[in-house]
Amino acid sequence: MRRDFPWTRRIAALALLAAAAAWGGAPEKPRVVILATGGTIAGRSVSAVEGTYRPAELPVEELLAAVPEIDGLARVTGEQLCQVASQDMTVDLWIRIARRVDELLRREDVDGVVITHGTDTMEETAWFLHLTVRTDEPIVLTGAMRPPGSLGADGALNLYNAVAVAASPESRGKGALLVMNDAIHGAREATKRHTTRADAFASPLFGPLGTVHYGDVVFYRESTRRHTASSAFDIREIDALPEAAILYGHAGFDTTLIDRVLETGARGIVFAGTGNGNPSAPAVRALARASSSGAAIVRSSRTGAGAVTLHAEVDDEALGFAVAGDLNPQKSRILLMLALTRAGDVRAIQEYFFMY
Ligand code: DAS
Repeated sequence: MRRDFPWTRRIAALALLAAAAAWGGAPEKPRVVILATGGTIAGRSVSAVEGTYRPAELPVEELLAAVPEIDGLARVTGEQLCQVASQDMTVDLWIRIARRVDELLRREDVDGVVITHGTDTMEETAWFLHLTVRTDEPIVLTGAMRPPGSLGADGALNLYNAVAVAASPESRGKGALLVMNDAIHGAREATKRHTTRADAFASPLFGPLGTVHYGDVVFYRESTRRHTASSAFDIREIDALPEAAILYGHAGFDTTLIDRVLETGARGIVFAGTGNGNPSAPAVRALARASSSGAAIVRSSRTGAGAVTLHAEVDDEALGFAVAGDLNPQKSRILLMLALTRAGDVRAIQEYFFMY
């Protein structure tokens, strides 16, 4: 039986069609590119309950296929940038990743980048990107503490949440971010604090920047230091980095290590001192000699939290040392290497540690 639409409904239908046409239809979803680099998130398990696995085996296509739900968040494409366990990351790989991120985020049709990465050095790659990619667009790193196929595997939800953060306009201008275990960490503070647990990542001093719960992104704060678009460093001008080494302080530290490190050609040393960044008295003397011979010396701390302060037990000014503030040793090394591309004087280097 043919049912004639009463004229009122025809007018309403026409009005809806006109509104949709004027509005241009539903807004397009953001475009997010996923750069895969390896790690546990791409690992292949031996069994669901053994914790034994081979990292960096699954290709990006399999990572995306395992989380079809991300298509509800963004228009996603994937690229395999490298395939390594992140303990094998190198400066050259950092530069390669940063250059690709920079290229992608300069494109009008890309709104954010997610990098799947091993967790061991994720904080280092994130910090390097935070300092060298001149963009306001979201750069989000994520990974997994348990491999696919393991009971309680966390990679799929971490990837889903990372795409949600990369697709969120709230993430713009916050620098490189790390999404793990429902937390959004800033690249400056995030660090891996546990060998195996799903909540291995923390931001010890100030906590995460926000949370992401099944794709629901909420930010509570942001960093006040310079980064990304406001950074003095630009990956387009960086082809290599001068080497800086990290020496770990402890009772009875062997000061000959300082001379041996400098014989390798390192131009700087980050000393992970005890407590408030304290080297032993013999180590202070050896580091002062290294400083006077032109090496850049930065005092950091092995404690894992808190800022190393100037002139507490060490006369930094007289000895030619800089302090790392609250940057951990591995991040201090990265900032020192970048600073050495622009400055040699320890006081100028100290300013970088006050600004970033
Ligand atoms: N070895 C670890 C790495 O690739 C595995 C991981 O946790 O991602 O960093």
